[in-house]
Amino acid sequence: MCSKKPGSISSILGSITMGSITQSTLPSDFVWGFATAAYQIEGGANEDGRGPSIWDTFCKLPGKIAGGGSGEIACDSYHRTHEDIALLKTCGAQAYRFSISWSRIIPLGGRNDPINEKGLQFYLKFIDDLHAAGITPMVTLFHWDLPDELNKRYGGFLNKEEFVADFARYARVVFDAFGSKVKHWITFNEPWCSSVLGYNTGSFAPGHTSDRTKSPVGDGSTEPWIVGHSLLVAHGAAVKIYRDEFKDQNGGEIGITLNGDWADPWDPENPADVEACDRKIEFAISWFADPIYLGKYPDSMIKQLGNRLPAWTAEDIALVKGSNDFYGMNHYCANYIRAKTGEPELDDIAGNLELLLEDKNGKSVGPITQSPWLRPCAIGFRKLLKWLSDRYGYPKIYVTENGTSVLGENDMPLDELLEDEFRVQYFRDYIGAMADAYTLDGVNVRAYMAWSLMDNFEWAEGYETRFGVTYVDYDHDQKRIPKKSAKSIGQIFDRYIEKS
Ligand code: GBH
Repeated sequence: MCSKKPGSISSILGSITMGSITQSTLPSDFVWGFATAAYQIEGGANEDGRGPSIWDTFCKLPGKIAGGGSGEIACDSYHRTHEDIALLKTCGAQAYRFSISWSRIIPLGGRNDPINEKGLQFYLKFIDDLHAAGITPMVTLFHWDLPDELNKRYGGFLNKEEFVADFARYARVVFDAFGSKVKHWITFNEPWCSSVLGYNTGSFAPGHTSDRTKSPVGDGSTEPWIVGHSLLVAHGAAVKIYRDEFKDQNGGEIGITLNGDWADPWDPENPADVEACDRKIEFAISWFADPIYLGKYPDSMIKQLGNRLPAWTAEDIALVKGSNDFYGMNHYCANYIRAKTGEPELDDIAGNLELLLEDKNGKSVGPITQSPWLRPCAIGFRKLLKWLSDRYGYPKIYVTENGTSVLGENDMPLDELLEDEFRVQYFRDYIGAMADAYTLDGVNVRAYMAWSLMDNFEWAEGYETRFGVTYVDYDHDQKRIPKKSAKSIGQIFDRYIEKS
């Protein structure tokens, strides 16, 4: 028999079985809006002194990006902030989560490198304009676009001392410039992606992997764990700076955003599959969340990775433990998990298990989308909210991303594309599941940012996969046309949020 300890998937599988309950609500001060990231929307890559990031460099390598695209122009938001704000207003958004391009602020990135005043001015005006439109900014310091020079200079995240010192200085510059106007800060977006996709599979910049057909450099058995450790310490260092030097006068809050999807057993009758589900979530989420909330790496990771997982010094763990004012949650879908038998491979990053889209009986986890990894399963959102709350003591949770692509969307005639009922249904189901988690499970979820305000540069998938509630016409001046989903999110929240 498998154990039913609280905070394990076995306890949740038994307790949460119902779908959306119409009586569920969200609190009257609940905040919702949309999210984007700098490299995915800004363009203006060579303008006003911006330096290149590792993504500018990675996109130039043949075969790395579907369709050969890059973020050089993207949605051209660098020149169209007024259009983006108008969109947010049309949708009725209360908040906007966007990220800052480090190499716009400090083109070379390092702690002794010059600051680019024009970069600061761009964001300062944008933040002022958001406030003037009544929209609350939520700012991510780092959404994957490391200044390229820091990668060349000392190997970026692989060099903890240098990276932490440079990130700390960048964070201080940003807090100093915008701290009086921004009350919600996110240090890192999805450190799992920077570590695993950047240093194990090599599918994201800087493309390190053990696979020599894909990259001349990289060791996927050691580098991801070193990178993850550096990111955690850099997060802790930035939080300390914020709390020591800015929080008192500005009264804001700061946290990290972690990605993680729900895990259901491939065979619920097999205890090994049920156990593997917890391990899957631990390798994806607890890798970062356990040090922050519990002061150590998960036992399952220590057991599998041994001394490839860096050891905590007293000084570093003191920075990291207790460093979240809120938990930033990016969530998209669920997977079926099947335990592997035998010893894990050296480059295994998932916990010796398979991620599958169908269960033992061939049942799909959800409908097919344009993204091979994404099949919607809204009840999994409610279950993961509960799993996280049980494990980490019911922290305040901000959902910082949630959304979907639509199968074949890029090839649809425009009128069909704009009627994105599939995406509307996704938001209905997921927001409903979140309201159930709040109302029925006591989960302390307080904000929700849909991904994304508009179609944008979808990293290795280029422009072929669209996640926006707004269509962007890349052939005609990045013209923005709201889809059906743009207007529907406000209507959905209107049903759930209690009137004060
Ligand atoms: C978010 O990550 C990102 O924060 C955002 O920038 C992005 O646009 C959005 O998702 C939509 O993709 O290729 O099979 O190895 C979501 C978490 C984790 C989802 C990695 C895709 C790749 C799986 N991502 N995952 S695979």
